Amino acid sequence: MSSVRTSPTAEGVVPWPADAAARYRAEGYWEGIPLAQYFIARAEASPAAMAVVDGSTRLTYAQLLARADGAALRLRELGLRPDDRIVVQLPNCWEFIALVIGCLRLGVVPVMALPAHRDHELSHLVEHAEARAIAVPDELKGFDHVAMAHRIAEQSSTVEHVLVTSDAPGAGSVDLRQVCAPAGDPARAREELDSAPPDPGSVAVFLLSGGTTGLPKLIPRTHDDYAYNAKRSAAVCGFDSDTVYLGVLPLSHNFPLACPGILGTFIAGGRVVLTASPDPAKVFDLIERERVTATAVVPAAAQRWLEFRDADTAHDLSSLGLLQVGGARLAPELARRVGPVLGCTLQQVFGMAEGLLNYTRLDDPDEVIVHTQGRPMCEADEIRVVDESDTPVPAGEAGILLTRGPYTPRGYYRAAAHNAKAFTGDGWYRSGDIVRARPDGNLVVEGRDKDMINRGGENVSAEEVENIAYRLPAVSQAAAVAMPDRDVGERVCVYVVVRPGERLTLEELRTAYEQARVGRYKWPERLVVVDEIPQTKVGKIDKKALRADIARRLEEEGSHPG
Ligand code: J2J
Repeated sequence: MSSVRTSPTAEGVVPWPADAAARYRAEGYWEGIPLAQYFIARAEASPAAMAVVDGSTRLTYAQLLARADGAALRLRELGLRPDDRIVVQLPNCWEFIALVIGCLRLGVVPVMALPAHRDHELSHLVEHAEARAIAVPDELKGFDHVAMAHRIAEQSSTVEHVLVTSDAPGAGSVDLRQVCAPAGDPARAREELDSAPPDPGSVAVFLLSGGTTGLPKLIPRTHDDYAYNAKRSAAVCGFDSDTVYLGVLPLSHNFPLACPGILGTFIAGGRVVLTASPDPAKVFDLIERERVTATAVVPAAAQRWLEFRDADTAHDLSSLGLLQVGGARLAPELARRVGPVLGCTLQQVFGMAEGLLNYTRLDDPDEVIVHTQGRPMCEADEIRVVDESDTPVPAGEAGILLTRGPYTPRGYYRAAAHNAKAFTGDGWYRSGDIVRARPDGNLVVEGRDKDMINRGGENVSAEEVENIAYRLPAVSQAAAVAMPDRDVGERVCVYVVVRPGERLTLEELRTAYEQARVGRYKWPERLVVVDEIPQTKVGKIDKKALRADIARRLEEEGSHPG
């Protein structure tokens, strides 16, 4: 037994109130079934059906289950116990899936880090979750994840194991492929793990919030709520055993993970095909070769695919029936082109790792699909559109979206102070999104009331960017804002007032982020040095004025996207 002491996950979780929970159970949203059981049911019904295709690796449901069970037992041999946390930072690969299902089997909680995270984010996740293990690839895009994981493990009082996908894991690392080898006796492994299933009300996974303040927050998603999330999404998207889902967004994101994503595909008995590259030439090869029927992307990728397809007659995309697009605003001009150019149905998805999912439906009229971001997927989703004092705005007017529901948790993990701001007293999540609810129930995302930059679907907290800028001695004042961009929607722009006698270039500014070992998508891509940063009447930085200023500058330079 390990001597490491960590606190029980439940201590940091805000539960749904008993009456709401009872209602969600009674109305059948929460089925009381551990998440992995849905996969197991499919593996029992169709063991020889193909579950995962990753390059030349093809695993049937039975083979994937044997590997997941193998992983669960080996994690246990390593000393991990149910309720322990493991930070998972893996690219799209079959090991990610085997490990995550293995964790779900055992009740170990994966913390869904992004491949783009660096020491700054990863060490925070490890510490905040009191993780006992980290799983990483050996190298990705020229970056040494193993060295990073060991740096973090050394600093941490809880991490005991670094698991690595590699042909030759170095000394001190655990071979993740070995961990994910099939269980020696699959039937016995099954029995053993079946005899101690996790509580369906307990946390299954921790998703990450882009967060408006500082570092990413952990969103506790329970077996009950996340199973509903994936199951209902699969139904809304018409997934069945003929579905071939292409996982192209990083799988640790809620969207490709469970909306319906890979979990929804498994619940429906379909097949998952994996790739790590959104490059249209490669993706189209794969769609043709594997007869992909559905996939999910952010608007920036959709745009690249459309542009590529305009000049591409070589690929057979006839299998593709559904393209889900979400994560950031999709311009109607692009939305309109998806059907004719790619020959598939477009579905707009306005979702959040915090819960609430809005989908346009497959049989909605074109006008709805092109001009709205869909409507909540569940009758029990509660929506309120309010003004700054939480008073509902008149019907049809734009306001801030508040929500509650059976798959929208009531708080972030171990974040009481932040929760007091991010949730109302009666449990509504303040999404920070400005929406308009149309009479037909569909929502239109009009903007944002939160201090974030949405870079191609990746949310970056302005405050986090600013905190790092302040590490430079030359910086007297810093304010990060979104700069509109044709390719990724928004980029990080930082306004700086420099100290007397100092100067600052973008390169120097970016060095601060490199030194802080922060994910590259958060590095400023534009610096504006000013004498003064505009303030609101109450003395806060006037971000509205700054956004208008950068838009004006871009326009003057002839580079405004709009
Ligand atoms: C405008 N803004 C959007 C959209 C999300 C499916 C799809 C996306 C996410 C996701 C997700 C938007 N138009 N269509 O988890 O399951 C912005 C909003 C929202 C925030 C959530 C899913 N779709 N957004 O993007 O947790 O500001 O989830 O509050 O990463 O992205 O970000 P995230």
